[in-house]
Amino acid sequence: MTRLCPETLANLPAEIARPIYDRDAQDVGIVHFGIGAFHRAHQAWYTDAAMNLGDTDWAITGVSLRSPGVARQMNPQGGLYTVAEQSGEGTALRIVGAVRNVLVASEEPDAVIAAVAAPATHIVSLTVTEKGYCRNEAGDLDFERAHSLSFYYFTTQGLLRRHKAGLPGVTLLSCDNLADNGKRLEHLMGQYLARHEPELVDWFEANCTCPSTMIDRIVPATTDEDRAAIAQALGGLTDEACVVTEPFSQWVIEDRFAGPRPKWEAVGAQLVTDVTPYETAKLRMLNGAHSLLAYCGLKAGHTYVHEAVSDPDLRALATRLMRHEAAPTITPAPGQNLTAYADALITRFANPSLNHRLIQIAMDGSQKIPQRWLETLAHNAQQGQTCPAILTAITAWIHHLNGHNGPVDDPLADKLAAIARQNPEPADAALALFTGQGPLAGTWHPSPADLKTLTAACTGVQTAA
Ligand code: CS2
Repeated sequence: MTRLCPETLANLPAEIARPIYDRDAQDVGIVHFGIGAFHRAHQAWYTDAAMNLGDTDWAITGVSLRSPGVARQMNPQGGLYTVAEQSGEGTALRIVGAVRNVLVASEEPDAVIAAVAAPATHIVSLTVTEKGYCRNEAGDLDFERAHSLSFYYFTTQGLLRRHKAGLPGVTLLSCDNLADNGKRLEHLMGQYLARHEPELVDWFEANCTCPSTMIDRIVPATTDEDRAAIAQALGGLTDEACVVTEPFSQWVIEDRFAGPRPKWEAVGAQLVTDVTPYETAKLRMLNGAHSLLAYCGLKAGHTYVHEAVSDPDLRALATRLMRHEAAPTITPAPGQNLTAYADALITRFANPSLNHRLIQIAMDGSQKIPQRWLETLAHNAQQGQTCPAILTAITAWIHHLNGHNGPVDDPLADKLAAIARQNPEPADAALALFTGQGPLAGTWHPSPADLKTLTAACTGVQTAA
C-alpha cells in the first residue's frame, strides 16, 4: 500500500485541502511533548491553519516520551496526516503539514534536548494527560515519577543549554485538562528546578512563562475502520497517523507569552487575559458530564458516548450535572451563556458519527475526578446543596473500581480497587476515598445527606430531578 507522504501528496483527490505553504522552508518553532491524537486534531491543526495564512516558522517537532508508535506512524509520512471531521452531515478531510518530525525521547534523548535548545524554538507545549504531570496527593511534584524520562527532565536540560548559550527563554504551554494548568505547570516546574538545577530557577522565572489554556475538541482513539475509510477517501493512500474528530473546536489561551507565537487568533483561537471562566466551565460541565456518562453509561451496558446520551435517564443526569450542579458554581465571562453551553454539549455528545468509547473516558479517574466533580461538590456544599447527579456518578465510579467494566486503567488502580473491595457499601467507600488519608481527600467532604444519596443511588432509587 502506498503511504501518504510529501511525494504522494499530489496524487490525492483534488478536493482534499492540504498545506499551501512551503513545508521545507519552515523553521521548527514549537516542541510538543505528547503527540497523540488530541494534539494532532487540535493545536497542530490550528498551527497548520495559521501557516496556511502565511505565518511562518512554526513547524512542530513532536516528542513521545517512551512509545515509538506515533513516530513510526508519522515519520515515514514526513509528518503529514489527515484530520477527518465527522458529523451526521458528513465528513470533511484536511491534510495537516505542521508536524516536521517525531522524536522518541527514550531512544534519542539528545535530539529532544537539542530541539528544546534550538534558537528557533519559542514554545514548548504539552499534552501529556493529567497523570503526566507526576503530582502527588498534595498537588506537589512526585520526584520519583518525575525522573529522567519525564518532560521535566528534557525541558530542563534544553533550558539549561539556552541559558548557557545566552538564548531567550520559552513559553511552556500546558494543553491538558487541569484546572489552572499554566499555574500548576509553573509550580511543578519550579519544584523540579529547585531540586535538580537550582541555578536555573531565577533565569526560568525571569525568561519563561506558563500561560493557562482551555482546550476543547472531542477526539476518539483512531480505529482500523477509521484508517480504512480514510484510505478510501484519500484515493487509496494509506495514512497511519490520521485522526477522527468532531467539527467543533475551541482554544482559549492566556496571552502571556515569553516570546513570539503563531497568529492562532487569526484561525479561531481566543487570546484572553483570564482563561478561568472558560476552563472552569469546560472542566466542570463538558468533562464532568463526560465522566458521568462514562461510568453511568458503562454500568448501564453502553459502549459509546452517543449511546449513553441517547438513554433518557442518563441524558437527564448529565443535563442536571451541567445545568443545576456545575453551572451555578461558575462566574461566566462576559457573553458566556452556560445554559446554551450545556445544550450545545448534549448535541456534541450525541454526534452519531463519532464512536467515542466510554471506556476511553473512564481511564485515569483518580486524576480527572478532582477538577471534574469534586470542585463542583465542594462549591455546592458551601451553599448547603447536594449534587445528586454527581453522587450517582460516584457510585458508578465505585462500581467501575470493583472491576465490573474490566481491568481498571488508573495510576492508583491497586489502591482504589483495595478501597472498593474493603468497603462494599458505597457510602463507606466514599468516606475512604474522599476523606482522611483517602487518595482523593482534601477538596470535598461528603455530608450525611450526600451519604444517604449515595446509598439511594446505588439501590436504584431515581435521583435525577
Ligand atoms: C474526555 C476528554 O477522555 C476524556 O476524559 O473527557 O478527552 C474530552 O473528550 C476532551 O477534553 C474534549 O475537549
